[in-house]
Order: sequence, then C-alpha cells, then structure tokens
Amino acid sequence: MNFEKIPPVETPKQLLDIAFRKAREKVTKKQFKGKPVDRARDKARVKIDISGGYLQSRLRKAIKDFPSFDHLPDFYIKLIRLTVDIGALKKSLAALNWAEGKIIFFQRMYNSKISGAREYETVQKQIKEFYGRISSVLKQIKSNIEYLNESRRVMKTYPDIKDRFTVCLYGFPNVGKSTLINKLALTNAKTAGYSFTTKTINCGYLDKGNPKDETAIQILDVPGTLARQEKMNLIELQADLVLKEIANLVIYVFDMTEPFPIEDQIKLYKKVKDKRPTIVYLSKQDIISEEKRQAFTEKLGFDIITFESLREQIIAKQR
Ligand SMILES: Nc1nc2c(ncn2[C@@H]2O[C@H](COP(=O)(O)OP(=O)(O)O)[C@@H](O)[C@H]2O)c(=O)[nH]1
Ligand SMILES: [Mg+2]
Repeated sequence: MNFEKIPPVETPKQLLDIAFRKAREKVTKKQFKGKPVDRARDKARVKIDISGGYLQSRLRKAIKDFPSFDHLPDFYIKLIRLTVDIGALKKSLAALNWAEGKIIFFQRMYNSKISGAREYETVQKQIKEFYGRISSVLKQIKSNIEYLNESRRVMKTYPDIKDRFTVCLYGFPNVGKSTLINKLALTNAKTAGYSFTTKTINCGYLDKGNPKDETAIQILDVPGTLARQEKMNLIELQADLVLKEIANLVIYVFDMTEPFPIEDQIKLYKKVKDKRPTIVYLSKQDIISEEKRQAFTEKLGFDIITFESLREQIIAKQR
C-alpha cells in the first residue's frame, strides 16, 4: 500500500478561483446570439455548468484519492487509528461528498430559475447568487479540507509495507537501528547522534532486493522504543504495532556504549522475545571496549555476532 502518492486537496479559495476563471474563459470564447436577455441566460447556463462541473469533479477526485477504509489491510487501519483521528477523517470525506451534492443541487435550482427569468437584470442577479451559494458551500468545508491535508501529511509517512517475510529492527533510540538497516538493505535511512531521529518506519529489502520479488526479505527500522508500555508516545505505538502485526523475525539491537541502562534494554528485549523469534545484535562493535564486550557475553549471556553472520542468520530464518 502506497500512501505517498495521496495528492493535497486544494483550499476552497483555490478551487473557487479556478472554477470561476474556467467559467469566464469559456464564456469569452463562445459566441452568443439573440436578445440581451437570451444571451445573458445562455452565458449564465455555461457559467453554472463549467464552474459547478469543475468543483464537482475536484471534490470527487479528492474523495477517491484517499484510501478506502473498507479495503485496507488491518495493519494500515490500525496505523490510521493510532496516528490520525479516523472519525474526523471520515467526517471530512463525508463533508466533501455533501458539498458535491449541494453543488449539483444548486446547479439544478439556478438553471431552472434562470430559464424562468424574463429580465436581463434578474439573470445577472441569479448567476451572482449561484456563485455566492457555491462559495458558501465550499467555505463550509474549509476545516474539513484542512483536516484532510493534515491527515495526508501524516499518512504520507506510512511505510509501504508488503506482504513478505519481514525482519524488524527493534531497540532503544540511538542504538544504531537505522545505521543497521542501511547496511542490510543498502538504503538511505537517516541516522544521527541523538535520539528519535527515526520519526517514521523505514523500509528496505535485504541486499537491495526488489520489492516486487516475493522472496525479497523486507526489513523495517522502527522508531526508538522505550520499555514503558503505559507511557508510549504515538511513534512508539507504531513501533509496537509493527512488532505485533508484521514481524516474522526481530533483530534486537543492544548498545553497550549508550547512556540507556543495560537493565532497561534487557527489559525491553525480554518483552520482544516473548512475542516474536528474536536475534540479538550488538551494535557499535568497532568502538566498544574489551571490558564491555566481555560483560555482554559473560555477565549477560549474549553471543556477539558479526554483521556478516547476522545477515546469514536472517537468510537462514526465511527458509
Ligand atoms: N561507531 C559506530 N557508530 C554507530 C554505529 N551504528 C550507529 N552508530 C552511530 O550511533 C548514532 C545513532 O545511530 P542511528 O542508526 O541513528 O540509531 P537509531 O536511533 O537506533 O536508528 C549515530 O550517530 C550513528 O552514526 C556503529 O556500528 N559504529
Ligand atoms: Mg533511527
């Protein structure tokens, strides 16, 4: 599922400006014949048709550009629930649908009013009124359009996760997960020397595998997670969701150089290991002291595996 391509929705002002301009251009290009009142009537009909038609089609398109909730995989429904107000989102889409209906209604209403108008001035007044009515309809959905654009900004960050054997990199913030996905998948995920760089879920395929290949191993770098279930923030909840819903295998990344107490890292590790098959990986092996290496194996009882061995173990697990 690719959310990256959801286009923005135009503001009411942008929509109206274009709708009126298109109507104006059409009227200027067309030849109108007959008495002034007949000409005014024909022009008004064109204006109603063009401006209303444009607005209708843009609103319909905006509704269609958002994913339909009925056909989304469970994981995405849960992700939407965690990151946006799904009620407000549905309400906003319904508001666009309402606006489209209103525009159709006013088109019919004013077409019939104009057909019955006998005076030039009456026609002019009515087309003005029609424009006022549709402007007011669009102004009423201003906040809904804003909410759609806000949701879109969040949804654009959703990972494009495929139904594949999936490895999740898990661990405390700043332990080196993004650095590791870059090495495993040859991706370009952001890394940094401070916590919470990963604000979204990075996704790659082992050895730069082709996402379309069913046998490619999908790797997800999930945002920093702390061991406090009750106090998880939204990003941490996303990470937890991926673990529960998506992971076939977890690489739990430990960092002996970090300020995070090793006891806390172990606590989180134990939680993860109870849920999913887990491989322990010690990061920053190049800068860690011999003393700490020993503590990791002897005191804590974990094996230190090299990057190459990690890669091989991942491949072996898929089989
Ligand atoms: N020396 C060394 N630094 C590393 C290694 N892995 C990560 N780092 C550094 O640790 C910091 C955090 O890494 P990052 O991958 O962003 O951690 P994340 O928050 O778990 O994704 C960055 O400054 C990295 O350059 C490593 O294997 N060796
Ligand atoms: Mg990161």
